[in-house]
Amino acid sequence: MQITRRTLLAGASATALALPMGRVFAQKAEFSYKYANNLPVMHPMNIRAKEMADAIRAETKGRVDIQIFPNNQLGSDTDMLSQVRSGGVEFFTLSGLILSTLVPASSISGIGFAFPDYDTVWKALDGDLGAYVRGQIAKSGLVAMDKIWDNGFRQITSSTRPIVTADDLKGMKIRVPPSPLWTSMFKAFDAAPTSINFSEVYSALQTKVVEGQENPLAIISTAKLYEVQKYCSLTNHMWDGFWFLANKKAWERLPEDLRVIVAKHINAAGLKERADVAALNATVQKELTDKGMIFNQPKTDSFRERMRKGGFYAEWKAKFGDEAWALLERSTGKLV
Ligand code: X2X
Repeated sequence: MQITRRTLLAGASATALALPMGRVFAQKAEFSYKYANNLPVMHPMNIRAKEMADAIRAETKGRVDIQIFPNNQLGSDTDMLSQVRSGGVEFFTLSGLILSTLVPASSISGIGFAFPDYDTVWKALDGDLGAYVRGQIAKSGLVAMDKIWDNGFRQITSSTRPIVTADDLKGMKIRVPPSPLWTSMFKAFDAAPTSINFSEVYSALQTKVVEGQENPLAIISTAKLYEVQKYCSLTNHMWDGFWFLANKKAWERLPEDLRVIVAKHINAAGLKERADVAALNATVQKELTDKGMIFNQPKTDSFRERMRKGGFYAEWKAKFGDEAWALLERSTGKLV
């Protein structure tokens, strides 16, 4: 038989039917946990999470079974945050900026133009700054795994105009995720930011409730935002990552030996996801151009200037406090 992509896929789905995910092991799992997230199934987060769940099932001999609910299937980020707090879901990945509605310190990694590159990001988040934030998260009844997953450096898209300097953002109706830091930053640019959960972003752009939004290229591609946006300005205005969170009681219910296995695979999947996202963000521009997006590379001086003059850095330094700010600046250099 000649093996084509078609027969391969047919074979794969037949196997999937015979052995539904998670039912490969004869006995019922001792720990059946749910992991919810807001990203499309084709995003590296979900691809690596599936491998991770398979590896956990295999190494625990079926005792731990993690079912993945991608793409806001269980609700918006705001809904899923309540669910992981109550134990309705056991695991959830959330941007540190959105988590700041519960744990104020966790948005510090999203300060505008703080990180020049990925090396600086991982040095800080795998180092003292990350440890500090995880310590704060622990006080809230959630547990954060050691390795933060990548979302990426964020870029601004719009259906109306390219953003070349900060002036172009003036009055722009732009969607930002629900987080005080995001709103504050786009107010500093004189834009008109509206907080909208990611679950509503595509339709908000399609119906022109807002003109623009900002996200890393990997999301603009996998969530098909290029269908409803024309311009993409490579502002790299902030870095964003997802803390892999566990409900504390559910986490502690796992015996120590299982906890070690589960954490090992979650953190390993996170490192792979980081590499995938960086690769996607570096290569997907061509695909998006072919789909009709128009890119430009703005100079970022006017944006930084606006934030400095408007008191953005001073205001957030005061909110986070000297200890946290010093940890941030240890990696990034002086910001204020
Ligand atoms: O809501 C967004 O824009 C997203 C998908 O980037 C986050 O989860 C912060």
